[in-house]
Amino acid sequence: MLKIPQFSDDKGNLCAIEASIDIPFEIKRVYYITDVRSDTVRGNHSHRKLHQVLICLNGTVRLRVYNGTEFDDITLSSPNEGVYIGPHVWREMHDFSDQSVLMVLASQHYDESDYIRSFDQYISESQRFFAQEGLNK
Ligand code: T46
Repeated sequence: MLKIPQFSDDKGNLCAIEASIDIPFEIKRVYYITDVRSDTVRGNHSHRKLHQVLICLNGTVRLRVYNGTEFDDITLSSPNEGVYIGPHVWREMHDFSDQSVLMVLASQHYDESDYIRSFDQYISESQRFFAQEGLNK
């Protein structure tokens, strides 16, 4: 989890993200997801190289991540906190609340070949990846 600096006063809240200071990679792309029905599940993939930070700017979004060993469930509900997701982490986003806005900061331009969209493929690739990195999963 990352804390985003927030400045609050009687005018409201302002959150500021300083690239390379608050985010552990160079930001090359920003996208945001809106108008998602509450029964929709998005994600269901992993990335080979991409690093990302997810920030829920409005409303609530639930996130389920799997690092090859264990699942973790995270609720994103505050514009001053983000979750960092590195390569070879499976992710699903679900239970989008009404009016929710999920913003994502990404380390690379969009590249479909970086996606692993099959869970079986993810399991075999991630085991090789973690073994190469010296992380015995
Ligand atoms: C991720 C999660 C958190 C683009 O053309 N450019 C882009 O930068 C992105 C992110 C997507 N697209 C196109 C590709 C698809 O035709 O937008 C469409 C929806 O993408 P996708 O189904 O991959 O969306 P999600 O919500 O399942 O996943 C997205 C990101 O793709 C992914 O990298 O980690 O959000």
